[in-house]
Amino acid sequence: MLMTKTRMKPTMSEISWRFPSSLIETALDRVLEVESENLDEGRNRLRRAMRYAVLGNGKRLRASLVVESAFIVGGESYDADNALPAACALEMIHAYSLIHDDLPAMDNADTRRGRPSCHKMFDEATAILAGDALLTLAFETLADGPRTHDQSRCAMKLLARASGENGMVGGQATDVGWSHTHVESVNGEELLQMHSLKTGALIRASAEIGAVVGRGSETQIAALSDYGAHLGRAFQIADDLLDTLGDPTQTGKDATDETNGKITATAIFGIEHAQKMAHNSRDEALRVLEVFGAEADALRQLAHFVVERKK
Ligand code: GRG
Repeated sequence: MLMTKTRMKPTMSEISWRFPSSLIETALDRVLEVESENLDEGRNRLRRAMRYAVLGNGKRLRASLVVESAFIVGGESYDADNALPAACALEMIHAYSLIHDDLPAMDNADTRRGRPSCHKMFDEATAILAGDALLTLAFETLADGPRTHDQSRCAMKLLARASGENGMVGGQATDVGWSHTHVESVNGEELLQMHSLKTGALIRASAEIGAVVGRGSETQIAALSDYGAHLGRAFQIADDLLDTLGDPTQTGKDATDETNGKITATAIFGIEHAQKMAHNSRDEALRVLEVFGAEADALRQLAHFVVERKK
């Protein structure tokens, strides 16, 4: 029986994932190299910073999306050796974006995931280099896995586009560009477009890349891509709501969007309307999943989780 009509559990760890999150943690731990006595202190510091930024405390939303999407389309032929490198690549790009976003030149955040942000734990130069190295390691890692040349090419292109100027970096540039803009100068459509690039693109790409490396059909890839787009929108609106209404001891963030002069969904639409929009996007994400059976239940639970989460 499908779970679409039942009440979904709202915490990440209670979602009925096919694979334990420890698999993702182990894969990340393996791919991020540890210090070595053969390296100088600068390089060892870089390695420590990379591991610090990626390992521990993340929800692993993007990695989970990759793995589940690969499973949904692959079924019996699901191949963890194929999906896990892609899942790690998504988490590395995500971690790099958080390191750079926390820097004084951007959000100037002292904490992340409930502990010092990377530049506070190490120093700014090391944090910049750790972000750069994670970005490139992501593509090196994505290239691993027993795939056809076409699958690898397609996954690479999707990841590059979603993280670059036409995706996450572009959305961040719009956001930074608005830093001296009054909220009344930005309309709802412009805000949603910025969201869809800054955070939506990587979330969408996670589901899409999972479907590609899992050898999904064109129709399955398109359905999971649409799911990721709706999920990404719900996620960012919920994130803006959490920033206004959430408890910093749970979110792990100290600087609020308001103190950073950020233009958010709550500022543009108001709390009540923003909540409705997050719920509508969740419902759209669930509707798109109707082409799948019970194998997509974890992604249905995830759609509920992103709008109900407390961190
Ligand atoms: C600096 C190139 C560059 C891009 C930054 C993604 C991003 C673009 C900035 C992050 C700003 C931010 C906090 C946006 C809110 C949405 C978001 C990405 C939250 C953090 O993601 P989670 O909740 O984090 O999945 P965890 O810690 O669980 O991995």
